[in-house]
Amino acid sequence: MPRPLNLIVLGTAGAGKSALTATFGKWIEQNTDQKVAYINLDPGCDFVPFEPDFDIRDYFTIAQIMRDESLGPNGAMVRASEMLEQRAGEFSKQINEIEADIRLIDTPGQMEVFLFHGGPEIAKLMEGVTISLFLTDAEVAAKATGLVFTRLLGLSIGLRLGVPAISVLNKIDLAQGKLAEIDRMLADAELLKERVVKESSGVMIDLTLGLSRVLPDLLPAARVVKASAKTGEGMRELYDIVHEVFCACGDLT
Ligand SMILES: Nc1nc2c(ncn2[C@@H]2O[C@H](COP(=O)(O)OP(=O)(O)OP(=O)(O)O)[C@@H](O)[C@H]2O)c(=O)[nH]1
Ligand SMILES: [Mg+2]
Repeated sequence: MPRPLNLIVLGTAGAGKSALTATFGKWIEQNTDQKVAYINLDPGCDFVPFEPDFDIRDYFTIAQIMRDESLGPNGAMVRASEMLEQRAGEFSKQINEIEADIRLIDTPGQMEVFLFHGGPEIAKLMEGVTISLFLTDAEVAAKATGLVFTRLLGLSIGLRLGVPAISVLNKIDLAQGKLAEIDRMLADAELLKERVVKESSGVMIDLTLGLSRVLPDLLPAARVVKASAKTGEGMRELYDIVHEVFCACGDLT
């Protein structure tokens, strides 16, 4: 990969962002010749399962903001995101100076706060090609409406950050019996539509029918990866899809 690639790892609280950052980074180091850098943008965590090359906690932490400004955890996270936004130029400069082929960027559990403030600014200032990985529990996607919800959220994240988003259904080790059904729904738009209608009721049927008509165009199935940060399953597939999206972005820039 000729230019640095930034992978912003986002996802719902506890979806496994930090675990996947560590597992995917290790996989890349062991299976390719790419040099990986680890960036922690979560000021609220006590522990990260990788050694950060850049750590936002060197500048501020949620515990410290709570103390200094008499705020609760969510108020402090909003404040931290504003600080991230205000100092995005300084932080992104430091991150851009880290020599690496791939920068894995772990983000806070309060995803919406990061997406409102700080996240878009950082994404804009990163040098190279930037892609986001959007993690949710695979379990959620076992229901058709859950799958649609997950994929729409991924699409919104891409829109907000201004970069392509790859959906990662993490923790597949906990959803083994449901993976075949997820695959069927991903591969067959008609089946997904049927299932969505079956799960919806009342006025929601019109909405879900409308959505299921546009989804296949908006969300190509190839952008979904099933993975486990715990067992390491799906890392090769994730790498291949990242590479594909990276090459497509490269052609456009
Ligand atoms: N079984 C299983 N557990 C996982 C997997 N990935 C993460 N976990 C567990 O899920 C919990 C949360 O993982 P984290 O990596 O801290 O998740 P996170 O998204 O970074 O969490 P926040 O930053 O607090 O939002 C931990 O107990 C992990 O060990 C997985 O693929 N399978
Ligand atoms: Mg985390």
